[in-house]
Amino acid sequence: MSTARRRTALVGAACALASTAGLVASAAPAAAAPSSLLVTGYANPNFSGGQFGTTGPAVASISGTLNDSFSSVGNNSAYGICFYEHANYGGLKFRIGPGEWWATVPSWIDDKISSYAPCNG
Ligand SMILES: [Ca+2]
Repeated sequence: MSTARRRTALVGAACALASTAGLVASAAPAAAAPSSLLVTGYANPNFSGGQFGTTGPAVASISGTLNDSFSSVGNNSAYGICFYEHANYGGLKFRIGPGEWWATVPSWIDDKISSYAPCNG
């Protein structure tokens, strides 16, 4: 949890810097940066390895090799996001708050996530 909070603080600082830069270079169009992804999962801890991300907040079935592979996750959305063990939001559920980035997911759901969606609890 403390790691996630530190990461959130770092993201917040980066956003503040980006906002400042945006004011300076306001003529440039907004680029499609990784931060345009609302939810991101990574095959390895510390946001490394294969990456799966979506510009929407929900995926009923994670496709390809990243299924059953997430070991770190990020949430750029304004919602709590729940990650589920099975496709179609079934099985074990792991929730992270708005703006939270977890450098590791709990061991009980590591390499098991198959879907995710906004949730309150
Ligand atoms: Ca799974």
